[in-house]
Amino acid sequence: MTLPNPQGGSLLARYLTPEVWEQLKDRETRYGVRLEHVVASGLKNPDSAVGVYAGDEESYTLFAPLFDPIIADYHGFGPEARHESDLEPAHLNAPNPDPEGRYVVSTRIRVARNLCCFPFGSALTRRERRIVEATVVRALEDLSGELAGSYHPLYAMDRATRERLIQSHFLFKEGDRFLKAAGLNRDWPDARGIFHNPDKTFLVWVNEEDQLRIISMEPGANLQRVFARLTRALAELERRLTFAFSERLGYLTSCPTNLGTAMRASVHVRLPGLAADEARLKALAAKHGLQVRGTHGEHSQSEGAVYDVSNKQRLGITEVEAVRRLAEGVAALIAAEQRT
Ligand code: ADP
Ligand code: CIR
Repeated sequence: MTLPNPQGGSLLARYLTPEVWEQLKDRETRYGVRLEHVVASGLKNPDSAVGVYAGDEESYTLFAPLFDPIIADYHGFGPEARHESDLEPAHLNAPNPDPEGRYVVSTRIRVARNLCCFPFGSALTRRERRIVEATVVRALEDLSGELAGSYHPLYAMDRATRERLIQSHFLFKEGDRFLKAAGLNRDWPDARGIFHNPDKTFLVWVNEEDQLRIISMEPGANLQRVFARLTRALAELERRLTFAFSERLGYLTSCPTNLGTAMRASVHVRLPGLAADEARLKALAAKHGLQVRGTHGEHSQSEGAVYDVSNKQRLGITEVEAVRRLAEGVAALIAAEQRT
């Protein structure tokens, strides 16, 4: 492949220099992941924010001259840094930022995980993806109490049910062009699905961008309770599954923005006053290390002045600290809203 010229303002365009291309272009991981696979999404989608996906654990070391500057830029995490995890709810001090329930519609905390000893989604074969699904579902069906639920494979779900679950924020969207270009949508909908408890407060997406997206969510702003539920689920799943993990980068994920905690803790918050100036809202959120997305997640618009506000940094920060900062930042946004 000849030297590509990535367009746009993505991190790929910033860091894929001719020197990096020359250095990495003939390398191949043991699962056959090559540089052209890693950069495919960003080349195809010039409006990418990041533009790269790892095909397996080894991608992060073999293609480090490309990943490391992207990771440093996004997370502020240098080559010498070490990631530390803290999933102990007793360490969390995150008071409800909206005790009267006037602004925060709902809270959701998700983490991404991939199974050790398989490639990630963009490099899985159809057969391997089915093995991943069966392995994950076996572990999930063993859960009890509040975490007990059932698995719903996507192929067996009718369109209306799928649409309803997507609209109510429980299920991943379909046909994401960034994931498609990375090879993450191959064989769709085979071996994809969703597990959830009857209340839909604990959910697991199987074989979307990552092999597992483990989600705790509920109406309101009780971050403490949402976090505690998630950590209980993680402890149970860690006993049944082995996840891809690195001493340096923490939990390993398809997209380098999710490394480390692999956690995105978010609230859906209604901010009609601040909505009048979205640039100012985003700048205010950024001051608190928070990212603003639309009502239907990444690459969507806000509806009814409801914004998805979440931690931007996921690597080089503990889970506990990321949730604490979310509580603090959301309280500040609500205070600013009250002044409008
Ligand atoms: P991810 O959370 O995996 O990074 P998305 O940004 O696509 O991916 O969000 C996935 C879904 O979760 C979307 O439907 C989004 O609206 C929903 N969501 C995110 N945060 C919340 C929240 N606090 N309350 C309800 N739904 C949420
Ligand atoms: C992109 O590069 O825009 C997509 N591949 C998604 C990147 C991760 N999301 C994010 O930073 N908000």
